[in-house]
Amino acid sequence: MITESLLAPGHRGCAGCGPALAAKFILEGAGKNSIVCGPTGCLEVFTTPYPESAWRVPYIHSLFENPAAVASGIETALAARGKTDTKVLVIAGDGSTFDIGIRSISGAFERGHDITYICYDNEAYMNTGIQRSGATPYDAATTTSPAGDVSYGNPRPKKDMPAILVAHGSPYVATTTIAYPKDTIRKVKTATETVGPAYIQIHTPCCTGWYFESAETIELARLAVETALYPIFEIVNGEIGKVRKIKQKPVEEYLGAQRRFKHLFTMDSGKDEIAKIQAIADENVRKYGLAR
Ligand SMILES: Cc1ncc(C[n+]2csc(CCOP(=O)(O)OP(=O)(O)O)c2C)c(N)n1
Ligand SMILES: [Mg+2]
Repeated sequence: MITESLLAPGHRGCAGCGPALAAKFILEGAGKNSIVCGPTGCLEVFTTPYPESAWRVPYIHSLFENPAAVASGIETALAARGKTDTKVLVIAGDGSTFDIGIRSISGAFERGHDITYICYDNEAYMNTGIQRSGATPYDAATTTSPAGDVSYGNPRPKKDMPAILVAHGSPYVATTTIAYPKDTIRKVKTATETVGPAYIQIHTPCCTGWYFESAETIELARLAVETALYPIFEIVNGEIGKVRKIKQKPVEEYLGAQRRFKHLFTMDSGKDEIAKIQAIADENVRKYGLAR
């Protein structure tokens, strides 16, 4: 039970907002002696409307493209003052992480800063109106990848961001989801206690951008894991460690619960597309050894 959250209530997130829950769990895992750096995005916008702030730890707003560079500077300044016990975190959206801020992440991880970079992954640029990002899954409809007569939605598979950070030599890379708060809290604690640059990616459903009822956020997050479309794993020093085993459900259960995939159930060739998405899930089961 989280009794005294380091994220104050009364912020302006949507009812049922996945990222708001993620922030609460992240702060529980990181603890009070933390400094958070956040780029532009929904979480920053709804928690820091000037002159208010929902953060009960120091929070610094960076540009969309450079939170990892700002966190690097904070970590270096703290180290120069001998304050190595303060945790330095980035909490950034997928648009910032997968696309626009990727080179500042690459630089920070290459330099080996002792930071924890956390991506809350709602699978599109939500704050500016649901545009596709490198994290948008295959065939999801967004405002820049609309489904229609000549399109099934997003034509590209989701970018494998954890693998990119493993390739940088990160000692700790993990995925998690708001459906499993204990898992999230434990992984954030592990990441912040790991020396060197750690990366966590948290699946955070967005009822506004994926078009589902706000009471179903947790259920959708759980279905993403149970269908193997969002594998939950840890990669420690380059080796796959603990994974969340599943009794796999068909992908239709997850896709059918959100309007961003509705076209797959109404278009003539939607069945073939769903089969391709099932193949993505099956490959995740094989690759990460998810079968129970
Ligand atoms: C360099 C730059 N490009 C574009 C923008 C406009 N912008 C602000 S927030 C945002 C979307 C953020 O997407 P994401 O990082 O996924 O966070 P989310 O809003 O989905 O939580 C964009 C495109 C910006 N602020 N700076
Ligand atoms: Mg996003």
